[in-house]
Amino acid sequence: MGSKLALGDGAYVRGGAEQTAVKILVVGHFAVGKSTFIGAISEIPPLSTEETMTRAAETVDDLKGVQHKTTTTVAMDFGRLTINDQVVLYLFGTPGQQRFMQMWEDLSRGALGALVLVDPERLADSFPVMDLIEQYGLEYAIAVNHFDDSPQRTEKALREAMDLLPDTPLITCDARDGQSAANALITLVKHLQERAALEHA
Ligand SMILES: Nc1nc2c(ncn2[C@@H]2O[C@H](COP(=O)(O)OP(=O)(O)OP(=O)(O)O)[C@@H](O)[C@H]2O)c(=O)[nH]1
Ligand SMILES: [Mg+2]
Repeated sequence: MGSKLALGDGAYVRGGAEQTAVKILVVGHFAVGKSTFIGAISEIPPLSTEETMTRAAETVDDLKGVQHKTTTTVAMDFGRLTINDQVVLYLFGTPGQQRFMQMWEDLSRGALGALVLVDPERLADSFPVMDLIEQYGLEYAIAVNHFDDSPQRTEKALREAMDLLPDTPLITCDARDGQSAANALITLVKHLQERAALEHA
């Protein structure tokens, strides 16, 4: 991977002779595994803003399939991943609950791209997420977080169900596994580099 990561307008980078810092958003609907993903991958102790969910939240949040979930992100997750000598990613995970979504716009400022985590059993919940990311003008890749009891679906079926453009990357990952999470981010970074190369061709 070369050091020429061409960047979109307004993207936050701390350009140095040696390393470029790139802001990446990790987004997805409620309980899809965003905090788990950043926790599994970050090379610094991840900053998280987890709060215990109250019984009242049960009536607001759809806990189907994640009844054991006791906490939720109320502001953001933050982690860091060095991709190579040239590129270091600063990862910002968004809160998933609908009522915190107004924070996404602030968190998206200066991001170069987004990794959209998707639960294959709750595809419809990902549509508003993808809409928002497109609205912010961010390039993205889809990472299907494979839960143990997820149905096996072909890439073609998933692409059709999500109505993805052919060049939108789609990768399956396990958010609990650092290597798997890293592969998903590398797929996104390669995509961002290709898009930048196209824009500057
Ligand atoms: N089996 C399995 N469980 C997972 C996986 N990823 C996350 N979980 C579990 O799913 C639950 C939700 O994970 P979180 O990482 O808190 O999800 P989140 O997207 O950050 O949630 P919010 O911030 O509340 O939107 C946790 O109990 C995780 O242990 C996965 O890949 N497989
Ligand atoms: Mg979270």
